Amino acid sequence: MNTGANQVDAAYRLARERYAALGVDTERALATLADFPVSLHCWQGDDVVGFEQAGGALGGGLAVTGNYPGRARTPDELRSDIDAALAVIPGRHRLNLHAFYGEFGGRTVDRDAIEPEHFAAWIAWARERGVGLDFNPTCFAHPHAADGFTLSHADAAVRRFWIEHCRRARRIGAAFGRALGTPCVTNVWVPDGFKDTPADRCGPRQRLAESLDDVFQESLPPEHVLDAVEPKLFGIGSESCTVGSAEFYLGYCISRRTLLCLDAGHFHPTESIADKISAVLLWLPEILLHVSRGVRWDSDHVVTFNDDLLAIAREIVAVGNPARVHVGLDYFDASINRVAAWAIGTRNMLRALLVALLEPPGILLAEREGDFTARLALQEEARSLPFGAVWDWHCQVQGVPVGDAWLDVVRHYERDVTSRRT
Ligand code: RNT
Ligand code: ZN
Repeated sequence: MNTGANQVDAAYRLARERYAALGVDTERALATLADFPVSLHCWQGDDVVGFEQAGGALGGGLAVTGNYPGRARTPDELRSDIDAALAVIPGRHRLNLHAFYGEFGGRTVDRDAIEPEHFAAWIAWARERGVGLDFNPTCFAHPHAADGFTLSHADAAVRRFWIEHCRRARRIGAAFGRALGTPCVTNVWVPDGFKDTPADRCGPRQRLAESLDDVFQESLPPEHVLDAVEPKLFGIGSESCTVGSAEFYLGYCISRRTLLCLDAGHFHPTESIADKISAVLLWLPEILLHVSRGVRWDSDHVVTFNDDLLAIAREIVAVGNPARVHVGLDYFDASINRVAAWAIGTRNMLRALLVALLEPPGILLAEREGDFTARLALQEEARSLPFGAVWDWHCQVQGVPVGDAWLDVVRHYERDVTSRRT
């Protein structure tokens, strides 16, 4: 259904007054939202397959389920699909690439030989659109990661291979940052862990710390590249011990001044990363978020507009300085239209940020006055404030479809493009 422009207008004017009465400036909230970049993860578009010649099994405890038709098989297809998603998302955003999405011209280029030139087409694409790039070394889906260990491997030769890969990834990140004039957040996640109870948890952790120090040894300008590392609770095949656990990386980040990446699916299911944001930002200048949705485990479902997401968004806003929290998405659903999966998750992230930016100041005031009754009452009343009207207005002003009209746009693209891929 198409919502008429006049209707959107009228609804927004009423909403603006309603919020103004509560001391909320909707225009200011929208100006902040319009400038807030979300990093779209390229791997939603092709089920985390990448473009290497010898594309191996995913591994690393990651699992993509579903066989919806239309997976992007080439860099051009992936770029075209990302364009299709960006066309229905308000604002200007970023793209998060993995190392195995390089363009190797039909040659076999192993991970320890990747160069910025393999990403020239991505840089050109990003520059044309004014989009920033983020990056990740790919320490899985490779024969040297087949036994589940990479940077903490017992074999020094295997460690050296992955150290070289990660070093090159940082240089590629720096090349992105230099070319595009915006720092590239380069995030190291390794799958290393034990399926069953290890006899030695110390050794692998010491090796991981040493390998990371080797990776980060080369000093690169922070205006080009920002280093992040990502802990995890467990993965498929590493249920008993993850070498790079939360405590391991929190300590590492604080002592080495790298960014910590908090992935919403990487903690015990009753833990929320929302509560961790303010805690870790006391000790670290900046963090990276991987916004995801675990269902019973780190299942990487499409991000929905639920309480977890709202809590994350409100904590991001509460930090008061958006530059300290880099927001990326991390999920992979192959059971639905992949362009729609990006659109749904990113629009939800932005909508949740909008709700956070529109939070009535009376809630905080009540808490400061020790009136927890009023705080709860106002929090619950705020849930039904007309943020939808503000969101629709934002979409209209930003020139993207209002309401569910974006789905028709994606359906057209599916009919004309993705459904023709065999
Ligand atoms: C894995 C981590 C990691 C990956 C991507 C593909 O559990 O979340 O961030 O999902 O790098
Ligand atoms: Zn992640």
